[in-house]
Amino acid sequence: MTAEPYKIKMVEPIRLKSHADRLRAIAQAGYNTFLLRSEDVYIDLLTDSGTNAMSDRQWAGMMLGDESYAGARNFYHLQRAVREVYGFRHLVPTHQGRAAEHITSQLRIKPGQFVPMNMYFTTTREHVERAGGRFVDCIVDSAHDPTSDDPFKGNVDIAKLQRLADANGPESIAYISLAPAVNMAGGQPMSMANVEQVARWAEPHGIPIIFDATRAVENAYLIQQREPGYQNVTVRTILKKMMALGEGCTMSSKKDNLVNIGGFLATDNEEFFAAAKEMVVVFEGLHTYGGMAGRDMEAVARGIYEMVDDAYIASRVGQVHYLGRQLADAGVPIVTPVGGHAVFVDADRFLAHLRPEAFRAQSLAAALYTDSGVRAMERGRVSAGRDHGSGENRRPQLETVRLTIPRRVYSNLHMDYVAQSCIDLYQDRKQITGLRMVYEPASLRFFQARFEPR
Ligand code: PLI
Repeated sequence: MTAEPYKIKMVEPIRLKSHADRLRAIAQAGYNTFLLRSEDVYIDLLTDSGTNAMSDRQWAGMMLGDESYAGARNFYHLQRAVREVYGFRHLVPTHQGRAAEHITSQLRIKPGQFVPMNMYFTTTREHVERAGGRFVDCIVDSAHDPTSDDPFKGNVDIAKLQRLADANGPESIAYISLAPAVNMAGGQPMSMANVEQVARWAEPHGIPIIFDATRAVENAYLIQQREPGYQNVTVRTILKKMMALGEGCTMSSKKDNLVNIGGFLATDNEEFFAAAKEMVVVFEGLHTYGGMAGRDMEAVARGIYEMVDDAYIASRVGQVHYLGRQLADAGVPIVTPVGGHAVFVDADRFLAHLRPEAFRAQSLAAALYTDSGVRAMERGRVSAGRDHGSGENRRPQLETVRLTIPRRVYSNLHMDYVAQSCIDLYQDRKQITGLRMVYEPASLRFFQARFEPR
């Protein structure tokens, strides 16, 4: 057994508010955990995005920010880190991941084209659709089954890709978007064998692969743990081998890269790079900072080297599994196997006494906060939103609450508290009565929607 490969030298106090205060806070927030104030939260598992604790080396790097408008030295440090660790030659910094998605979608999708993915992510699909593209879910069926024990639920089903190409012609496919450690499926990994298979399928059709590399390191670690032949290969080597199968990536640095803000687009495609550089100056900033301060680029550059340290990533994913094991052992229904960044509670089984129209996952997230001050996130039908064409509510098969673990932030005692809170709530689940949506934004509704108790 080993403990965390770091020690703590700065702390931020947190406080558990009273039950009455929590009841008031969640009502004021319209029963949407996104609308809570963080000071009303005890343990914040809303997201692992931008919530990381940076290292002393990263903070030291922040003091070395070169805030020149053009050609800051930190840009070149970041470019070197991306080249060495991800393997892509060209870098376009952006303020965060969705900005890289915006640029990629606008430049690479002709209206009417398809973008097959291994399960949607909210912002990714939004940008594909805003560019006139059509998202197609090509993930293996097991990903939609919370109880399947498939170790690689993030894999692409090649038959689904083939059917899309047969029906519409391969030229109708703009690119294949591959998200390692698929967020909405539960942080589920793709196997290296599967990525290789997708690349072999795509190449003769001339269809590029563009990764959403947001959590590719967590995926690389799960390959090392689960895929035969990789036990003795470093996470850094696995990551680079996987990225070499694509033409580029979009990245939300707020996850794997261990920072609080940032992102980038990286590619080996010269034409794409030239066009992206033209576009980034319109929407983000000059192509050597793209919406980031010099100090932030330095923190990302340093985070990139830290994230591929095998001891770090084993500890990070190990903590997620530590929480998952406690819930599973107590019979709380969760999505299995546990993935890389979060434990996903299966709200359909947890709140089987409620009708699906009562927003089981939204209700569970609100109840968990009220009960224990733990903030989680709905990842189910509210997040899935409506079909842009028909206006109908989408009906994802997974109705989950995500307990998302920030990197290097909480101890396992915090995880014990979260586990006990979920277990207690599970015993008392019949007291949860469901919600009704009373305000619904037109896009990405989960961020700002409001609800009332039924
Ligand atoms: O939040 P951004 O704009 O830096 O990144 C968008 C984004 C892209 N891809 C994936 C797989 C994500 O998970 C992602 C953001 N995720 C958030 C905010 C989350 O809470 O999961």
